[in-house]
Amino acid sequence: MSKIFNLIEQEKERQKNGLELIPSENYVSCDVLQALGSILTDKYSEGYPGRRYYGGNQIIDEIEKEAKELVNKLFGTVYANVQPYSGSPANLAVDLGLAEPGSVIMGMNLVSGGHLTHGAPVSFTGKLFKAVQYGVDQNGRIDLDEVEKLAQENSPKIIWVGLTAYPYKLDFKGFREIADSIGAYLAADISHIAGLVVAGVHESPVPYVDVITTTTHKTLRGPRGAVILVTQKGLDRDPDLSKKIDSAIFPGLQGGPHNHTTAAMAVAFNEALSSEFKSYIEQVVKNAQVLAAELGIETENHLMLKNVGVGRGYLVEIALEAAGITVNKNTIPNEQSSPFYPSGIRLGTPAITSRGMKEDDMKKIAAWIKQVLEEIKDYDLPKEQNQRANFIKEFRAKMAENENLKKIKEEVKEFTGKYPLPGVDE
Ligand code: DSN
Repeated sequence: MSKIFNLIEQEKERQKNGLELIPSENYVSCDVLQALGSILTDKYSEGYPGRRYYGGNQIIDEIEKEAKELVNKLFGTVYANVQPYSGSPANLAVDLGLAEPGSVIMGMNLVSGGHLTHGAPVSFTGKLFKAVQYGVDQNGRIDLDEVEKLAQENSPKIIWVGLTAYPYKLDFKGFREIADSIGAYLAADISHIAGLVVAGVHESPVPYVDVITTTTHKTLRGPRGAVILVTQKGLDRDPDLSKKIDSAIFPGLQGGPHNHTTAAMAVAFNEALSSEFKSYIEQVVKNAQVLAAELGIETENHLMLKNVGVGRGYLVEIALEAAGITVNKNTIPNEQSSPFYPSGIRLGTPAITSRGMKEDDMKKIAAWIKQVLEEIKDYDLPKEQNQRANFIKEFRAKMAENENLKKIKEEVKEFTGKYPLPGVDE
C-alpha cells in the first residue's frame, strides 16, 4: 500500500507547512498516536468491563476502566461511558437513552452555532424526535428568555446546551433553572470547550447538568472519539441514568468499542490532567483574543466567526487555503445564504497553539488573513444557483495560480517551519 503511505506523507507535509485554524482540529502527542496505532484495534469486546460478549478481554477491561477513571477525575463526574465512536452517536445515544422516539427535545439550531445532533431537521435527532430549536438574538447571543418561553410551550424531555460555532460562554446555571421549571433533563455538549472546562477557563457544567457529552479530539487533544459523562446531580435525579446511557450505546446504537481509541483517550486524559495542559489552554484563549481583536471580531473562548459577506464563506475558505491557511466556511447568525454557501468563516486557535504559537504570531496570521480578504474583495458568489458549482471550480483554479496568494503561502511555510508539528517532530 505504498500509495496510502505516500498520501499520509503528503498530508503530514500539508499539516507541517500550513496554518491550521479550524477550531475543532488539533494535534495529538506521539503517545496518543502510538496507542491509536496499536494492536488493540484487533480485539472485539462488545459489552462493558466484566460483562463482555467475547472472551479474552481481561486486558481490554483494564484499559477501559482506566479511561473511565481518568475522565471522571478530569471533569469531576461520577460515571463515564467511553465507547461512543464520536460526538454524533454520543448525542443520539443520550436522546435515545433519556427520551422515547417521538418525544420532544430542544437544542440550539445550526446557523446559530448549535450542532446537527442538537435536533436539526436533517439529522436523525431531528427526524426521530420532535425537535424544538432555539437561536440567538441580534447580538449573536443565546437569549435565555426565548429558551424559557420555548421550553414552557413545548415541555421537552431533554434540553441541550452546547456549541460548535458559538464564540461566547455558556450559562449552564441559567439553562438548569429552565430545565428544572419543566422537569427536563439537561444535557451539555462540551465537545468544543472540553479543554477549556478542564483548565478552568470556562465554567464547568458539572454542578448544573445531568449528563455531558464531549468529543475527545478537539481542545482535549485526544483521539477522534467521544465520551458520555454522568454527574452526581444527574444520578440524584435519576438513579438509572448511567444504565440508560450504557444500554443506549450498547446494545442500542453501537457494536464493539474501538479499543485502540479507548487506550488513546486514556493517554490523552492523563496528559490533560497535567499543569502543562492548563497552561496550553490558557494560551489558546489568549491567542484567540488577540486573533479576534486583530480581525475586528469577538470571542470569549477559542473560536470565532467572521462575517465575510453574503454567500462568500466558501470563496474565502478556498482563497485562504491557496495561501496555506485552513479555515472552514460557516453559517453565521441570521444567515442570509445557505450552509453550503454560507456567509462566514470559522477560525480558532487550538491547533496553532499546540504548535507553540503565541500572541505576536496571531498578529502576523491576522495580517495574512486580511491580505487574502483584500485580494478577493471583488469576487462574489453568482446569484444563479446553477452557475455556482462551475464558478467555484474556476475560482479554485484561479486562486491556485494567484501570485500574491502563492507568495503568502511561501511566507506561511517559512513561518510554520519554525514550529514543530506535535506527534511528528516531537
Ligand atoms: N465537525 C465538528 C466541528 O467542526 O465543530 C462538529 O461536529
